[in-house]
Amino acid sequence: MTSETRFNTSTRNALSFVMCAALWLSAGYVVSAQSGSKSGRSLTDAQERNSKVKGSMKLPTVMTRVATTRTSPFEPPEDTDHSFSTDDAPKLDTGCIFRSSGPIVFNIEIKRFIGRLRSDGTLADADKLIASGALSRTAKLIMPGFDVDSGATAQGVQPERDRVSVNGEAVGFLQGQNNRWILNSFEVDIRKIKFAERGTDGSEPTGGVNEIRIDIDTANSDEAWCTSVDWGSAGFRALSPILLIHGNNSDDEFYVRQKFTDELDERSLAYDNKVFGDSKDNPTTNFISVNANILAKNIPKLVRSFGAKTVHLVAHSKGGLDARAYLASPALQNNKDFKVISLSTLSTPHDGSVLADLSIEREAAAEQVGTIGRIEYEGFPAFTRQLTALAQRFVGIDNGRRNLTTGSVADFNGRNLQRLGGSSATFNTVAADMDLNENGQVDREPDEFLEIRKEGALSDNFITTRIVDTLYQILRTTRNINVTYRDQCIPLTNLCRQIATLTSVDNPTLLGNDTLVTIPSALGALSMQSRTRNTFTFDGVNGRNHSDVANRGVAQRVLPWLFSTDREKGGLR
Ligand SMILES: [Ca+2]
Ligand SMILES: [Ca+2]
Ligand SMILES: [Ca+2]
Ligand SMILES: [Ca+2]
Repeated sequence: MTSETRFNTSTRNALSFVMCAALWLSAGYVVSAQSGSKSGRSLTDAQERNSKVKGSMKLPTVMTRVATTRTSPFEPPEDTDHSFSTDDAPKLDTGCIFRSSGPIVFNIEIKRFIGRLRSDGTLADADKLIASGALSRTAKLIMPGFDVDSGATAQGVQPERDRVSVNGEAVGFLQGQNNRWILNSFEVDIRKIKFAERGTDGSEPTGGVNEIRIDIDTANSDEAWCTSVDWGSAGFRALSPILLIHGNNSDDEFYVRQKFTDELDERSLAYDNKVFGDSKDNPTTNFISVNANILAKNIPKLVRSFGAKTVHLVAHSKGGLDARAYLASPALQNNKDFKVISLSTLSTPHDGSVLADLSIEREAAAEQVGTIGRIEYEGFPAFTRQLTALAQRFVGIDNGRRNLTTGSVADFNGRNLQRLGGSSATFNTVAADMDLNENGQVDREPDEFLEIRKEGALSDNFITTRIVDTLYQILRTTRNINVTYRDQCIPLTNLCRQIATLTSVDNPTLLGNDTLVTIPSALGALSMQSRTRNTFTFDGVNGRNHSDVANRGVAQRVLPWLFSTDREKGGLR
């Protein structure tokens, strides 16, 4: 015998000793419970109790209460945002109790906001939520019951019938065996479950309190049977809430005006469009980094107010870059409270916009040539010169747009894409072309830019159409812009002025666009495309402009992506 086999043998002996001891211990419980059985008939728990009083029987309480409230061999599921348990209550872990010490009553608090509540705390729109697949039809109530003699055959006595009710409605009877802990499970109509009120100002939701009641031994007039419950847990499936992030120079009501929220309301989904907290009177424009910090401050509060652990983001235009910066931020990666499981961008310039390039290049050129100089345009649409001059004079260049040049976004992508790999989010993109009748220009008939006029409070006239079409044509044709300078002097004098020439370097193919973002940029051809799970381009008769790319039809296209991701890593799993 080698020393190794000797070692193994002694280890095995030691193990078998431990196991025998364990078996002996657990057998001890069973023996105490079955000792009353004679001629194939059970004694009732009451008969056993009476025998115990005479000194010959043991009361079938199994385990003594230790530091925890674990009296059964079953652990409750860990609490999530769609599973809640109660382990500790005056009527739990009691040892076997009879009807006269009952009923067993305890509460399960559901700390999750799903939607509007009725006055009794149940969901007002449960049917809509179930129909849209955002909520399970039932909640599963599970609990370990002890010594449920539901199959007992004691003489002249009905078997143990312990009726379980949730919020006053019976859902069934406990099932079990003499002196054993058995895990019971009940499917409870979700419409009977009380859910949480949404928390205010970033606080957690106020939980819906569900009363679980077990009426002991309901089938006999004289009490015959006892039972005990260790814990109860209620679980369901629910779609994670959706946060809507607006774009540059916009406000929180954008998704309402464009009717993206109509689809969410129709399905009664939980969402919040006040992520930045901007009113219509105070639209914001910020650098990406500034907005990422605002998101890092506001999103955790919003998620907490839903009682959710997972959340979906939908972002329009530059909001998608703000969201990407946030997803790549250390602030979020250190967050253990929740996960962003999807980001769906609507016409986000993932590769920048050449219109921003044009604004910035024109601004730089104007500074360079001064007031006596001149700016010329080569290869741009006819109206470009007037348009850029007007834009400079009346709109200026806001901070947001400075971050949207192709160069600026390329730098951003260089920093962002790798860090984005640490995010748990699934990425989806929506791109759009606004040319509904596919004639290569922006038209008033059919009206291809009604929503843009409304968003920008633009008048409806020939000039407006011309401006929007010029933007469309620039994006359609220009890949990037070359700037050259030359001096122009009056002959035989020293009087010179500088002339800047902005030249369009054309795209190899004409690009569909929505007036601000091209299809390839919205898809992230140079950046996000390889990381994107779902994508859709609205074009032709289904075309969209930069505003109605957030309309109801788009919501209908995007929502199935969120449901699919949620079944994988959200509250629908
Ligand atoms: Ca029993
Ligand atoms: Ca019993
Ligand atoms: Ca317990
Ligand atoms: Ca057209």
